[in-house]
Amino acid sequence: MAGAEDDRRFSPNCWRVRLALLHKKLPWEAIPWRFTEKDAIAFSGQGKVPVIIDGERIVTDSWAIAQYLEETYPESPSLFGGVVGQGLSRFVTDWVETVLYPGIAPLILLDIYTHLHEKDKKYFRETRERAIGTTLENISGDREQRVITFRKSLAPLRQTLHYQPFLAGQAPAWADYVVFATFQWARCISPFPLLLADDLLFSWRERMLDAFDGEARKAMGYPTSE
Ligand SMILES: N[C@@H](CCC(=O)N[C@@H](CS)C(=O)NCC(=O)O)C(=O)O
Repeated sequence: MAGAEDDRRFSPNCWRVRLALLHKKLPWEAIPWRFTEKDAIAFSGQGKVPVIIDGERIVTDSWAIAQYLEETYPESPSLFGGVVGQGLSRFVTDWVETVLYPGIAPLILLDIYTHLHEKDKKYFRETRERAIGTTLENISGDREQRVITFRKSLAPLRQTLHYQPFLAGQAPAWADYVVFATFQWARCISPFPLLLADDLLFSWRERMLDAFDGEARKAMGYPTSE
């Protein structure tokens, strides 16, 4: 998912998959795609990214892709750490989708819009305003207030990071990627500071930005400093 520039890759669901591929040490080629280029992914039978093509296989949906990679490449480092870990990883994914993603979206929706390619802007505004029931300007207008409540909602993450350096334990795995991808989405497209520098989560995000030789930090986006 690219913005105005080909190198501005901001989709949170694609970042999940990119980090999963790095974790699995699998090589890939990423093809830039935009909201209105539905024809380019019609072969997948749906209209959203990520889509992966692995030989004869086409897999869509970030969670389905993670499971596919885990099953197909069992000799590569595990994303979940076994059956119990997979169950807990599903829980973290659902927490991201029901709490974290809806918490961040209103803070950055207008910034997403301004960073899109011209050909995507009308589609994005129409679909998102229909979904949120107000304008992009309205939803992002009170973000200085809204971010305070958002930061409080991150307490479960903060509490876990008191015990261990990563959400998955001593090293990052799917639970970290699915949470981090949501922060990376924001960083790639918005200068708005989501985290304060003295927050444990701020340091965790820095560790994640440095993972895999700084793959996420090297991506086009805004600095994480306040
Ligand atoms: N459940 C899917 C959601 C995929 C999704 O919503 N992708 C967004 C980008 S992050 C998209 O392609 N949106 C296209 C659109 O809204 O038209 C997953 O986890 O991959």
